[in-house]
Amino acid sequence: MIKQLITSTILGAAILGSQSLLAADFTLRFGHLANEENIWHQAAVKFKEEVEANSDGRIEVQIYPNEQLGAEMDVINSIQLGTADMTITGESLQNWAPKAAMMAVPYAFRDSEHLHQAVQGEIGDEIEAQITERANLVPLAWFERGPRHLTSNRPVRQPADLDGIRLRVPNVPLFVDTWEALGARPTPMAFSEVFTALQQNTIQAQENPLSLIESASFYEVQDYVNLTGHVRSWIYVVIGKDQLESMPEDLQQVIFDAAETMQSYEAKLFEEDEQRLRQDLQERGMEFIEVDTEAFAEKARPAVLESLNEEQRALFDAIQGL
Ligand code: 2Q2
Repeated sequence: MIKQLITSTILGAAILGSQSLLAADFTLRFGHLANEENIWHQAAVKFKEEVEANSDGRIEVQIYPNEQLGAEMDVINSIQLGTADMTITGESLQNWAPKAAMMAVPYAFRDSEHLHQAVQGEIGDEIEAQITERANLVPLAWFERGPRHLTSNRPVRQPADLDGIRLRVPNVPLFVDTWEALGARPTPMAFSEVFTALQQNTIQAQENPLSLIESASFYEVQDYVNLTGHVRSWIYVVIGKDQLESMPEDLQQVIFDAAETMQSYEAKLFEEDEQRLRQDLQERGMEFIEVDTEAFAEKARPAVLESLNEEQRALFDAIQGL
C-alpha cells in the first residue's frame, strides 16, 4: 500500500514535471527584419525569456529574425490574418494608420529629447490609438532608433551629388516623396533584399540607422556613410489585438510586464551601441562623410509638407510646437 502510494506520487510528479515539455497554451510567432546580431533581436530574446518564465510555460514565444516569417509588410498582414502574432514595425504602418508617418518624418525632430517628448506624450498616445484602430495591432513597447544616414559608393555632400542615384527605401510613401524631391530615384524594397540588390548594383544606395547598416553587413557592399541624419525615429514592438485579447488577463499582464522589461533592456543596449557603431564601421572600411544637412533639409522640406495630409499636418505642427 505504502509502496503503491509512493509509486503513484512519483508517477504524478513525473507527469506534472513533464507538463512544461508539452505544448504551451499560447504560442506567439514573433518575426522581425533584423538578424541575430542586432539589438532588436537581443531585446526580443529578453522578451521571450521573461514571458516563458513568468507564465510558467503557458506561453511560448518563437522568434523569427531576418524576415524568416516574411517581409515587414507581409508579417503585418499575417498578424491581421492570425498566422503570425508579433513584429517590430514603425513608419511602414502609415500604409494603414496615416498618423504612423509621424514616427519618421524627415527633419521633424531636433534631437533625441524632442523625440522622447513626442512618443511619451499625447502625440504618441494618438499614434498608438490609430495603429490599434486601423491596423488591429497593439504597441507593447517602443525603441528609439539612431538617425538614418545614406550609404553609397560615392560621397554625397550636397543634394546635387545624388544625381539620380538608385536608392532603396522601405515601403514608406513619405520617404519616396522626400528622396524624389532631393534628386534621387527611390525604390521601395523589403529589407532582406537590400544586400543582394546593392551587391548586384540594382540599387546603388540605401538609408538606415548605423545599427542596421552594421548588423546587415552593408559595409561589405557600400563604401560611404554620408551623415545625412535625415530621419530620427522610433519603432514599436506590436502584437495582434485579437491574439492579445484571446489570452486570460493574467497572461496579458505577463506580456505587458515582459514588454516593459524588454523596453528598458533595449534602451540600455541602444546607448552602448550608439557609442560603438561609428568606430566599428570605420574599422570595417566605411568612410564617414560630413554632409551639408541644411541644404538637404531645405530642399526636402516643401516635399515633406506637401505629402502630409490634414491629420498628419496637424500632428506635425504639434510636434514642432513641443
Ligand atoms: O530600412 C528598413 O527596412 C527599416 O529601417 C525601416 O525603417 C523600418 O523597418 C520601417 O519600415 C518601419 O516600419
